[in-house]
Amino acid sequence: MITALGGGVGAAKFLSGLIKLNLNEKINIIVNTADDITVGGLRISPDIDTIIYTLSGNVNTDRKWGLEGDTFNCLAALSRFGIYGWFNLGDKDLATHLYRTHLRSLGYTYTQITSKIAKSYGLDDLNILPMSDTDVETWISTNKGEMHFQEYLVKEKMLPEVKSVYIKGIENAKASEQVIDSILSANTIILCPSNPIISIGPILKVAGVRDAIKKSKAKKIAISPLVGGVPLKGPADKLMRAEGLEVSSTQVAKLYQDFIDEMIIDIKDKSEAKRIEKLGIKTTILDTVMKNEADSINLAQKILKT
Ligand code: FO1
Repeated sequence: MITALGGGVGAAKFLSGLIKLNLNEKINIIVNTADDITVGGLRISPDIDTIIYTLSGNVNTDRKWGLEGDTFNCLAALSRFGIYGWFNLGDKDLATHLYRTHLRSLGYTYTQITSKIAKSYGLDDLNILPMSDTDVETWISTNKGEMHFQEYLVKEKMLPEVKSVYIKGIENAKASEQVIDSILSANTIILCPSNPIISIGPILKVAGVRDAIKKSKAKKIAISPLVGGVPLKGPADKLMRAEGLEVSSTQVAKLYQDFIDEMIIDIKDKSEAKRIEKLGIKTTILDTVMKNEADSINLAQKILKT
């Protein structure tokens, strides 16, 4: 049994390779939900949806989020009222948010809702688990005030200066039985190449998760999301600097040092291998850039063989 922890695009890319290995073992995916946002009364879960859309082959291929071939007529109609618009919600994508919000209002948990959405996208054999069934949201304190992470990322295009990052509601977040069970029964735990501050970080902050990982007998492997000391996409460097952290795979390894057995770093960062080994963490140097599905399959194959 393999249990992966991950967030958005980087995790989805890696996982699309992992599932193609057709291993005859269960794959659990614990997904970050601190990117979640309520827009126009609809609860949107970008990382959950990105993973479900990608792994079911429906994701918009050039954006890597949202649905292929989607249209934006409803968003255009909403712009008449002037309060929507910076967060591009496609017409087909809206169905997911309507369904999630509707089931939530009927008292279903995010775990139950995610399972229903995943099944409707044909992902029956994958166990896709939200990190928590409570609402959590990453917010960024910037020189332009406090804003939701999505506002910082999408509306403000990561331009404001980041002062600090905090997660609203994380103190009430509690790992579900399914999340804890998927960690304790795994023989391999993989931290996908996701942002250590706003994707992997929140999952590790959910009560019960980190302790379960430490207790787990699994082999624990983390894939650095940095290549040549920078993220391929997204604000990991900006957020790590704002947290007073060095932007390096060594620093990422230090964030997971209390539980990981092995760190996968990119060939461009091979000079860091010695520093990470000195932390007592086995370090494997691979080409971690996934330009296509073949690269993702190749990376997953190499990591599981190590
Ligand atoms: N990313 C953008 O850059 N622009 C958008 O307008 C946008 C809308 C959006 C809607 C639904 C959804 O599930 C994801 C969306 N994303 C958009 C991606 C999202 O902001 C990030 O990719 C993830 O949150 C990062 O992990």
